[in-house]
Amino acid sequence: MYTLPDLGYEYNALEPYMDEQTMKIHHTKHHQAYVDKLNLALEKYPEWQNKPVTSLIKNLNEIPEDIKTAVRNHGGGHVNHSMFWKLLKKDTKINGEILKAINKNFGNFDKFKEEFSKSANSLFGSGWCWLVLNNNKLETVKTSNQDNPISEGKIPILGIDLWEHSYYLKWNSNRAGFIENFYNIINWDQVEKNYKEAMM
Ligand code: MN3
Repeated sequence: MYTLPDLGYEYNALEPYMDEQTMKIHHTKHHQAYVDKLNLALEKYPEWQNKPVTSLIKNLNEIPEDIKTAVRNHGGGHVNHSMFWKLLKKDTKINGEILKAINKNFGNFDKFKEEFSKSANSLFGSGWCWLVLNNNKLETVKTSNQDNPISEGKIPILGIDLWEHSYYLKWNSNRAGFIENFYNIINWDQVEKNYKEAMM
């Protein structure tokens, strides 16, 4: 059985950039629902229940046909949100290997930011925008719904949840404002860790 991971910080820890109520609902309702529906889908298939959820998402073509869509959506939701919570923290600075890699791949940090925001703003419908490692190069990609780049062999380093439930209480229809605001709460220490792990 999969379980909801702790946030590791308080629901109000990201104020004023991400509000307490959004964080609470997002974690205890939305993420919990992905976990519950994933467990429900796997009830008939105990052999799949004890694998790391990332391995289900990496190997979707091996999942039994009758639960493949449920695993893709809810397993993806579980993977994405488990990663997302760790990527949020106030007052961290980009540094180290990830800064060097961003400078190398995008020119400089502002150019990265411009490209990431442009990609995020151009997503149609619900989904995510990611910074991924693909063949040892950093690039930005978008995914629909709860799809994760690992299903396509790309390793996510950073991601932003662009579903309306992620911002609507505070930002209403101003998704661009939410995206610009996101740079205040990126946990660059975690991004650095993700990058180093991806490079191993
Ligand atoms: Mn979400």
